[in-house]
Amino acid sequence: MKAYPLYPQRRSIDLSGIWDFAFFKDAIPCDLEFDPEKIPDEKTVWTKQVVPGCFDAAGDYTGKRGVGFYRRSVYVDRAGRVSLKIGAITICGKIFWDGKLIAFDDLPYSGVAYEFETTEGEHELLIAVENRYNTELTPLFAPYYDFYGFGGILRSIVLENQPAQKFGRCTVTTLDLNGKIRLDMELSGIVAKTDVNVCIQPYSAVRQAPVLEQTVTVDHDGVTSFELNIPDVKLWSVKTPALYTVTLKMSGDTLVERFGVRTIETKCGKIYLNGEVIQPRGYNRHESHPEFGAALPAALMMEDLQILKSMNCDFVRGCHYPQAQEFLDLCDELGMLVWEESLGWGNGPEPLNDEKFRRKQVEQTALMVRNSRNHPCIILWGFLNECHSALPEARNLVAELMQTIKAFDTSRPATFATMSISYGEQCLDLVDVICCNTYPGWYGTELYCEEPTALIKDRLEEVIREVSTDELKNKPLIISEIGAAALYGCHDRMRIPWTEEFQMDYITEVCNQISAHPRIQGLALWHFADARTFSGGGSLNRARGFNNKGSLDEYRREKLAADAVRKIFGGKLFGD
Ligand code: ADA
Repeated sequence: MKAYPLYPQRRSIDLSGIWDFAFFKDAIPCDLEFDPEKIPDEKTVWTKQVVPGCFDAAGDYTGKRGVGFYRRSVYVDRAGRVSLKIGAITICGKIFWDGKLIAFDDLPYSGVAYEFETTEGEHELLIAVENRYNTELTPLFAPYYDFYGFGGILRSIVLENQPAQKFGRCTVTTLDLNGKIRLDMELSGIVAKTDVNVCIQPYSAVRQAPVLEQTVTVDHDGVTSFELNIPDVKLWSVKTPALYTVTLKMSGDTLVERFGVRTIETKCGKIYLNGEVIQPRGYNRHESHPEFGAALPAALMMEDLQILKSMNCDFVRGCHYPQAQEFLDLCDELGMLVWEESLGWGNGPEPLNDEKFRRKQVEQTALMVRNSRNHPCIILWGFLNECHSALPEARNLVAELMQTIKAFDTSRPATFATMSISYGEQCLDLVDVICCNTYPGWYGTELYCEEPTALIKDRLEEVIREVSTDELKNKPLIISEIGAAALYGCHDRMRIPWTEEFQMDYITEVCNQISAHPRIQGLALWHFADARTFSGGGSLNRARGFNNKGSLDEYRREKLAADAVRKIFGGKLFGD
């Protein structure tokens, strides 16, 4: 599945397929400082892996940590500049072209692109993927994160030739609901006055007649901005996810971007899509499956979205990392609201005070916004899930990441999910939407709590009190995580924790309380489907090595809670 943007005039080689693969555990130090001429060497035994894929999710290398070498030859039919576009690598990877280092990708889950010059003919592409945690090497992914750090080339990978005079991205911003949009078109290699043809068409799987065509003349590199009015515009919304394409054509290059016309804003404690109040309801979702690891095929993404729709959800929080562009394209088409966030999890004083961690957070967050900005489905940007936001050092980084996002995009709200409300939270004045993760009636009930679900009411009321001060009352409140674990198929008439009955009762009570409290304007339950997590000692707290709070199990089989949610979400959930 090819995700937007498209550059149809460029020669593009799809590198997905069967690659040579060799796995090394101890031979290579974790810092990846090796000479690819020597390792692998002639004694190396090569096997095969499929790309995209995770080498450690299933098959011969299940659960193994080390360096996986992916190798294949690539035939380039014309010398010149090329761009290697990789949807995502985890945990990090070094990329070699004919044995020469092209790039070190240390932004797990991020879509990256590397440009270089090459000659005509056959070349060797080698990607060394490291899946051992090493926070000095890759500070963004630490072993304590509550989701499995898979190793592999997770998403699409293509090699694309680069014309001398070329387009970068073209971001489209809705200026008003009558169809007024702004285009910020990036160009490079412009040497003389160049005409760019701009054509806007309603998007559909079959060709639609243009609704607007125009020529814009440019004479410089960089960003050229201009405004257009789409006649009889159809707005993007959950119920009618109308999309448009803009095709930009000049001599030597063409760019097709897809977008929707819609506004998203927050005021007086509410969230507005196209000027109307929305109250998003849905789930946190990990890109995770026992067979595919974090490299989900498009058909599975589609299935997840169809299940969510069948459960009357209109909202997905893509926890806790940048999403596959293919998934976001599907959300655009199906009308699913999305919170996209950069990679982080429970980061405390050490990373928060680490300069490299700070730099990489800024880099990946900026890249996320740049990559995903045209998706109308994204209504909220996020970062640093549950960082220790009671610490002053968290405040500095939260402020910096808010600025990073706003420097690229002021058209959407931004936030982080906090676990610190009523525990010294310091950062809520900085965000646009208050997002609270809380597990009353689950964590902390070990010491003879007879009726855990009775704690939900008090805790939600406490959260509401904390965020209803004069300073915070105008920021919408979303409960961004709440839930309880159940083992699929585990039933007991006593309805105790870990049973499907308890989980259903828990979620039903959460929804009852949300209905009673109009201050709450959105809900992302924790979580959609069970997902693999700690494999070592940490799994003592995570039966089977999975985070079992899914309303579905890891194979998307529904637990009792799923149907309860389907019924509740199909009716009136929010209090006003
Ligand atoms: C946190 C965290 C989630 C998950 C959850 C849980 O709030 O953000 O990723 O770990 O707790 O299951 O405990």
